[in-house]
Amino acid sequence: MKKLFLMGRSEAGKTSLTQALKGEELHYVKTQYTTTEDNTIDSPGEYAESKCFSVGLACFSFEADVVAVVQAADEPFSLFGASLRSFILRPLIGVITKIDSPYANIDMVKQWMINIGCERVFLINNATREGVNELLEYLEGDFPKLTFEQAKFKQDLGLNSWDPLPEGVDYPEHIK
Ligand SMILES: Nc1nc2c(ncn2[C@@H]2O[C@H](COP(=O)(O)OP(=O)(O)OP(=O)(O)O)[C@@H](O)[C@H]2O)c(=O)[nH]1
Ligand SMILES: [Mg+2]
Repeated sequence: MKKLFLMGRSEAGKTSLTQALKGEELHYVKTQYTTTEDNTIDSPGEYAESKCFSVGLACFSFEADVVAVVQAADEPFSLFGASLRSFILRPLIGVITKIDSPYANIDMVKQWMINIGCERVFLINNATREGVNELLEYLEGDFPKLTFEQAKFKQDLGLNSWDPLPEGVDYPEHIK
């Protein structure tokens, strides 16, 4: 299973998402710190809300296989901009939580996520687990492990390390 890193403002529903992914009932726990032992790396929303701490998010992201921007469907503005893509060197996805909120504006939040550069957007209600299976399906399995030489080869082709090689292109024999 791919290791997922969650970032987003406080109350976005990151910890609830970790509970929904594990099939647990929601129980409120304020996130005070970040640990990487679990399959999901949860972060306190304050990291995303403060210029001083936000650089920490880049550091945590390097421990993960996939990075998720988590935004509730009823958030009034986005904390993230397209420049995010320059320091998140992992596949970036968006998770919209609280799709059940009476103030939800899913289309707007989805557009923010597309603007940030999220390659997939998942719609989730943590309370009913609606949409959770789609995310679990995406997280199933691992990305193939690359050697340093293979990663450099992909970089020379202008590819991200997680992008598939184009059709008809293969690693040279000596780095296979
Ligand atoms: N209705 C509804 N409520 C949700 C949903 N997801 C989370 N909540 C509620 O929103 C509140 C905040 O959720 P958390 O998961 O603690 O938020 P967080 O992003 O971890 O917040 P920090 O730990 O402060 O960064 C809790 O009371 C949750 O029960 C959802 O999909 N729908
Ligand atoms: Mg939390």
